[in-house]
Amino acid sequence: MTRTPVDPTTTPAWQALAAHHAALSPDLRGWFAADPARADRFTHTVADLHVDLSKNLITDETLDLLVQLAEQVGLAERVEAMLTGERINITENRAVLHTALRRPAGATPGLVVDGQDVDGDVQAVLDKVYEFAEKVRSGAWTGVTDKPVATVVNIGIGGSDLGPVMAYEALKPYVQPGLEVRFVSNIDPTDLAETVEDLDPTTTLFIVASKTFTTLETLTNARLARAWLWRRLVEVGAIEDTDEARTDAVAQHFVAVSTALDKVAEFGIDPSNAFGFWDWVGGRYSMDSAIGTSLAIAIGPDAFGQMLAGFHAVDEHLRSTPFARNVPVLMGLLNVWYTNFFGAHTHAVLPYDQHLHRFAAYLQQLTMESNGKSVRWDGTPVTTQTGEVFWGEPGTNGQHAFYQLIHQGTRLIPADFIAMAHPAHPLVDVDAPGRPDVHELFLSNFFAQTKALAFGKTADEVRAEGTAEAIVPARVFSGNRPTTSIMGPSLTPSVLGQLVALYEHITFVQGIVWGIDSFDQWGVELGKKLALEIAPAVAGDRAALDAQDPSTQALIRYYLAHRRAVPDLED
Ligand code: G6Q
Repeated sequence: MTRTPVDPTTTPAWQALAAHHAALSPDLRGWFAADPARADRFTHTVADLHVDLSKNLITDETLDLLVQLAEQVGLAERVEAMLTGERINITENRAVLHTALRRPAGATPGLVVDGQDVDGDVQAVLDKVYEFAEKVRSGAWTGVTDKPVATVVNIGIGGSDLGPVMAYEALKPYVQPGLEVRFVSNIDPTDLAETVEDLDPTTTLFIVASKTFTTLETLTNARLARAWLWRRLVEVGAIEDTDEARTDAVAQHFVAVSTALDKVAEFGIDPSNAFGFWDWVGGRYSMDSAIGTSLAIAIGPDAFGQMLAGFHAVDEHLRSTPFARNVPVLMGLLNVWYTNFFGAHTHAVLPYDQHLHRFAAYLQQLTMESNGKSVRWDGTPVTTQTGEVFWGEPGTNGQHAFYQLIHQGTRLIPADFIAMAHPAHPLVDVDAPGRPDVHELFLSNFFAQTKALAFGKTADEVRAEGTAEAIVPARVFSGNRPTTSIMGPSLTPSVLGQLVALYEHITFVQGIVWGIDSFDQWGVELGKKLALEIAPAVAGDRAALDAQDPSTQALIRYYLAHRRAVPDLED
């Protein structure tokens, strides 16, 4: 494995792409009219997903050149390095093996890294998570009054929260009736307070999910939750107010997920009630590790296993499909095309599926924490723009809000549209004349939007509708606004796994082209450290306050003046 990233801008493919871009006049109307096979040729399949790239600003030559770029930056070698456990997370000196989390049991040859049986380790934890999930689901796991669990509260943040929340929301139809999972992440105590407010402490199970078990937000919320549990259990007469009773309550109402089992024990959680993982799983790549324990409880081991199989199918596609048909590779390269050659700054992800309402929030972390970097993995500056801003909302809500800018604004905003053929609900609008199937109406919007964005509406078409001349320009749509359409059969656990793995690998491909380490997050670490340093100042410590810069001092003084009366701090 080479330690020096290839500078993509120096490759022959990059130069050729620049010339190609300069000469290209995007014309989706003309391109489709001249080439009826365009849709077929630019549509590919990855596992159960049907991915139509034809409404992108590309020709055959564009894709050829992008594939050459992937070859010239050594993408194939990097994919293999990741999958075989090389330490490609250079700045943290770690392997990057989230793909090992979803390898099927008994896969041959087995994955051994640095003498460690990775497959065996993964399977052992998965078995433990599944056994626990079954106990909770069957009612065999009980609280201090022998009642089964009704509500699981997952306490975590960032990678230990966003993936599980997104997946729980996505797979709601698969959740066992009578079981609910809630998620607490924010250190703003309102989050925990409102989450537990109406809960019965005797039927509540907390999962403290933290890779490091040092994260301020999570540990603070875990302590608050423990205090709430003790107080409420005493209030409802479930336990005596004694140290022994409190210790027992933690054992029955708290479990943990972490790589730091010693710290779990310090918190008072029995390590036998803790589920481990490894430093080679990045936080934002961890929803299919034990971090997904809350999800495994909610949907059960079978469905969780199907989700892992979905992830794995896309991993195999990445590994073995030629780049010209490799969906994550092509989608990653398209993002590079728009970011670096068209100057696009953002990328919209628009799921036409209410169950995916947290998907964009999840993707924001995955993509922006991974590729929001200014230096390459060898410490040298990047040579071109990196990481786009990812954002989105479920359709059709967005249509009535920000789509205006995507359709008629001055900026180019590449967008991914996602929809499922089958809805997860049986609703039929029997009162709607001639159109009882609401899902069809919903999907009509999905199809209409990408069509409008691609083909627009000319001035002549607007005039032909009888529009007054003065208003014609405002009603013209330029078209040539690029979109990718992703369709699946229905949002099953497997399809969700496929979607997530697809975006994980798109992110990886972009990172490799740009030469950056997509698996560290030093930008997050600074904030964590500074908050701890500033905390004494906020608590009123004069020396700590004086040590701050003038703006920060003034802000803290504002807070102190309003929240606390500390007269000796007045100037
Ligand atoms: C993800 C990041 C970050 C992390 C959180 C929570 O890739 O590392 O979002 O997941 O800071 O960290 P812990 O799981 O260690 O509490």
